[in-house]
Amino acid sequence: MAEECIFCKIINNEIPADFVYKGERIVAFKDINPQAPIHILIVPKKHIRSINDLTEEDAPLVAEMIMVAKQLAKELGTAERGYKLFFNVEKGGGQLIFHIHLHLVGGWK
Ligand code: DGP
Repeated sequence: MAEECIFCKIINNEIPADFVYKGERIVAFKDINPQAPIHILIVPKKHIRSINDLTEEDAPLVAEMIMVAKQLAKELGTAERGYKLFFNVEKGGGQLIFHIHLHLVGGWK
């Protein structure tokens, strides 16, 4: 856990979040500032700053994040309609929280 990391605090239940998934290595919760009817953040428990900081050993974790996103899209009813998955990377890429997370946005009519 990284001190002063909001997402580490959410993972450790120090601050609340609306969780939609809790697994051994990954959690997912609703974005506090949704950009779409469905906006979920898929977050590994391991504190990794951004995509730039991934190592080879993190590859299975990233694959699992995508599989969790796929499962959640289905459970939340947006799989057939379609959705977007994306990572913002560093400040210039729009990253605000420096604990890696995958955005799942969808649910449009
Ligand atoms: P990014 O720009 O990729 O770093 O996305 C960060 C997202 O995190 C942004 O859409 C808003 C969301 N967010 C920031 N703080 C909190 C929080 O305390 N709780 C929740 N649920 N989401 C947060």
